[in-house]
Amino acid sequence: MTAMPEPLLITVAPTGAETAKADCPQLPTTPEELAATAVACREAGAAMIHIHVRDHDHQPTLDLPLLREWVAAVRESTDLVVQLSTGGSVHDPLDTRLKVLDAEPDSCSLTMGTTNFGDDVFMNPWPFVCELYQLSQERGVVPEFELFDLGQVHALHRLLDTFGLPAGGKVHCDLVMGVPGGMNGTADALVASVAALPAATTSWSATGIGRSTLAVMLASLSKGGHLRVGMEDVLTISRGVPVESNAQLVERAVEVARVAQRTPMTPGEARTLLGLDA
Ligand code: KMH
Ligand code: ZN
Repeated sequence: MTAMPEPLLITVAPTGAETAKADCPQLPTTPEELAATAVACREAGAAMIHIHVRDHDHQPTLDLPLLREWVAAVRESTDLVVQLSTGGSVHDPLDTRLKVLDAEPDSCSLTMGTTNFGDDVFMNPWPFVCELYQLSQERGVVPEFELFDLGQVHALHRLLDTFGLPAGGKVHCDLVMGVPGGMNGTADALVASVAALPAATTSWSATGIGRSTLAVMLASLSKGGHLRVGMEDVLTISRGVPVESNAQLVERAVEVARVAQRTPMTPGEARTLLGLDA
């Protein structure tokens, strides 16, 4: 008898910090647009949302009252697991990024090292990684370890060896692949990264930026991983065809997963997976 395939965690990353509203009017950049996106993505099969907040001019911000407003907008409209980005934009200072936890999300992203990010540098010095991790442990916020390259996978071993397990006792990783400056968005890179994950890892997802999105999705499903999708990571549904909505990307992930006999998990199941019901 073969084991039942594990239910699939789908995380939607609907906004990001890199795309301008003027270039992509369908990008959710207000609390109202985020709430509508959250509802549509929940209906389509997402269980967690990775949030980057925009200000009233649609610019990326880590302003605490706005973070709280966006978190509330999602919580009032859905039961999605709420993850706030602590990565922000490449321009956000480290001390401001630490304050993201004051908005009391369920989960926070935690990138395991500094990465060249296109023409910019996404700064994550080791002392900052340690401080953010310890803060997440103190506050009971479950981190999602963002891994942009293989070296960051090894940095995660060091972090867990030094400071122990996250709040909730589970270790959830997300391979962010295909960023110019990070690892390639290929099946080979995914297999190498998964093989190097710490033994304490309890779940992992993957996302491929831009044109690597489908290759990474298929590789993740075939290795038993979970998926992150959304307009933070990809803006075309096929070559030259703009994404209409985040829900469209979730629907495509559900359809591909159906072929792999993976059924989307509910937010309640995601809470168990992530240690949020501990
Ligand atoms: N916007 C990138 C510089 C995260 O959310 O933690 C960082 C990022 C990672 O998106
Ligand atoms: Zn992000």
